[in-house]
Amino acid sequence: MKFGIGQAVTRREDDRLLTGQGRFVDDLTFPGELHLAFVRSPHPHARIRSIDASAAKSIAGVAAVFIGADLAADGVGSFPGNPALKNAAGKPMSGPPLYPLATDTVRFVGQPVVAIAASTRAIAQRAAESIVVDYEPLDALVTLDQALAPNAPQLWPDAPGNAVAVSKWGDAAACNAAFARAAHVTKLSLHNQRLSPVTLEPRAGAAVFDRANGRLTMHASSQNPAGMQKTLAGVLGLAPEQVRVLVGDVGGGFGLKAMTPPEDAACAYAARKLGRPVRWCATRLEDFQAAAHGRDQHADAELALDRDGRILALRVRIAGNIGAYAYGAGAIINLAIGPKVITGVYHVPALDLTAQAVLTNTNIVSAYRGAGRPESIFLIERLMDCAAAELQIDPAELRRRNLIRPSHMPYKTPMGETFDCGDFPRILERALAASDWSGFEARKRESQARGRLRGRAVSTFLEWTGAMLEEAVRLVVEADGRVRVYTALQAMGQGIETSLLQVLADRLQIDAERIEIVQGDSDVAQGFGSMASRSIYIGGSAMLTASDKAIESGRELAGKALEAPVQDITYEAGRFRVAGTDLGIELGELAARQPERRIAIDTVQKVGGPSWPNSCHVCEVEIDPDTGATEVVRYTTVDDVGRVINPLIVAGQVHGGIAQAVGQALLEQVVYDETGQLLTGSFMDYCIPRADDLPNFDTHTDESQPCTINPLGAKGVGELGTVGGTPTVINAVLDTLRPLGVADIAMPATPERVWRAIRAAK
Ligand code: SMO
Repeated sequence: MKFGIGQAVTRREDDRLLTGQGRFVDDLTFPGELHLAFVRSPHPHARIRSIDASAAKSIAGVAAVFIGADLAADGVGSFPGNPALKNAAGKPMSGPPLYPLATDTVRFVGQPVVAIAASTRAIAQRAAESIVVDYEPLDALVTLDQALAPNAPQLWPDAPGNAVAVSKWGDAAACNAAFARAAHVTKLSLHNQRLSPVTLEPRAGAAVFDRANGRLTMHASSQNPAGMQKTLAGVLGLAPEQVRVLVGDVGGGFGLKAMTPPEDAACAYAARKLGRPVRWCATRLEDFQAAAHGRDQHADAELALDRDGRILALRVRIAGNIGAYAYGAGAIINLAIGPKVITGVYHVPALDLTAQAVLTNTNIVSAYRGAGRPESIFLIERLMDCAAAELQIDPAELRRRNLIRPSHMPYKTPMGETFDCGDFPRILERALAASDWSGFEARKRESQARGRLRGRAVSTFLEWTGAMLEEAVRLVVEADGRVRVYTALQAMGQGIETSLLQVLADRLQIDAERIEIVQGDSDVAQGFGSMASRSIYIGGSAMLTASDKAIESGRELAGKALEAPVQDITYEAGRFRVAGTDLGIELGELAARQPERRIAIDTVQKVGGPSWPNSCHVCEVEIDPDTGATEVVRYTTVDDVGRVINPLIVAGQVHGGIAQAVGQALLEQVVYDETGQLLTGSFMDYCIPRADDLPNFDTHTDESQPCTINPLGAKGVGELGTVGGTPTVINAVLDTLRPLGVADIAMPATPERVWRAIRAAK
């Protein structure tokens, strides 16, 4: 089978994408279209006194100027929050209502306030610059420290102490008792800095409203077309059937494009109001300001261990800065998703965890590759290395002593999560061998001979995948023998089309050229989209089940067509056959004989729970003590992603994940100054990794533990590299610097920070 499960085939979508034939939102044009530009808040927190748009309205080519009050007058509502979370008083989480355009108050720099529709982008932009907004500045809270200070102004009535939501887990009494008898306690205060997802294609949208039938079509750059359909309908006061979301190619999602941007809703509103196509596309500055940020979490953590380095208990206090609105996944990331993996791959007998989601006057925080798991794994892996150094136990050995064993599977964590399978000790030993862990001293001497310091680290970890435990798929065998499969999963550059095709081609035993995956259209497929590494393990399983059902139902139809009992019908390579005879019928021929001239199979694939991709990373770094520059020189992983559908795509996903992890560890940070102004508004200020910041990665997969809770056996891979890469790089930096007396370093560990840490330790 070529193009089957497990084959290292190149991505079918790449020919098109690499030869400039991709179709992104901003490539579309519509007759009579208008371009939307936004006036954005220059203040982190202010009341809007008045807006003077008279000059803008008189500019030739300006079709309309909209402010928040216009949208409110037309019944446009606010974006949904998440009432499942609770505040400290036990009330459902609520925060300031977020509207497509601010109404009376702005709450972060870059928030959209006015939208201008004009015949060209340049005219819309010029008109935006002529608009005068009179603001009354209010006290702004920028950092977690400011928002959590005892006398801080309260940003929202139902957010006591500025916490919109609070959660607690574990058993505090058992944890206290374990700490009381501990031989050793390791304490760390950690900050996961704020990041920008930085998609190559910025956020963009184009809306077309058909007055004849009252339907809105939104062309979007989205990971979740069916989700966007419902959000837009809710905000605009339309029925979901009145909204169609169409997605073409998506130039990177990284979690950001799982949400519906307020600007898209403003765009859709303008198209409906004006009865003309309206489009917008963010500039890079607009995305740095207002495309939801990721991370920004503070944690105080304590790990109790016995004399032999066995973990007794973990105590954690988390505060997540979720920005100005409780929209997006910020609160869920800190209070629900991250905590699922807070104890990592270790047996932790007692846990005491408290997490709160905190409002500030900064851009909204939402999903960014990993969404909570990177923060939690950073915490536990930093604690493990710190404990190893303090107890003078080899960091690999300390992990070995604490890993959950395969014989303990299924294993229930103190968070109440169940790991279905995993052989963490095997993954660790394989990675140590592949990375030549025992040959490190020779490499270190060689580095020293060149005036470089060398250090290393190992991380063992896992991630959770499982947002929405089902996905629907429609498989249609056409009369010409082609197979069309309709799905709400969404390609965003990760190669999901090829991976899904491999599952289908494998099960249907037909040439992948005969199969087409139809995605990006909320009219033809409903589901939960691509996020949280869920696409292959749930959606891929749906493809497998749909294929099997198509063959099953085809056997019955073939039995009728060939006048043979169904148990005599066999299927092979696109052909049904009566066993032991020459009698047979092709898939397409069989479809042509049906009343609708096709065979359609609808499947809702449910999976038995979340899955737990896991991995071991080993990283070696070299530091130049004169400049503080860190170079990642060796990087090895062994990844258990369950059954591998395409080894090339798995490797590519791990590579990209590590690149973003190195970005967080060494390079990237969104910076607001103390007044709440954004200082990182361009690539001159916000440093993303480039190929020459990275070594060749040596990645391996381990398929010894296929996932048990879905028929495909896959676990997911999209976020795995990001989840464990950041602590591995930082622990390697600290391993390098610890002999000089440096015990901790803030992220990103820039050359300046490393150089200062070395100087301060002297
Ligand atoms: S950032 Mo992910 O879609 O959990």
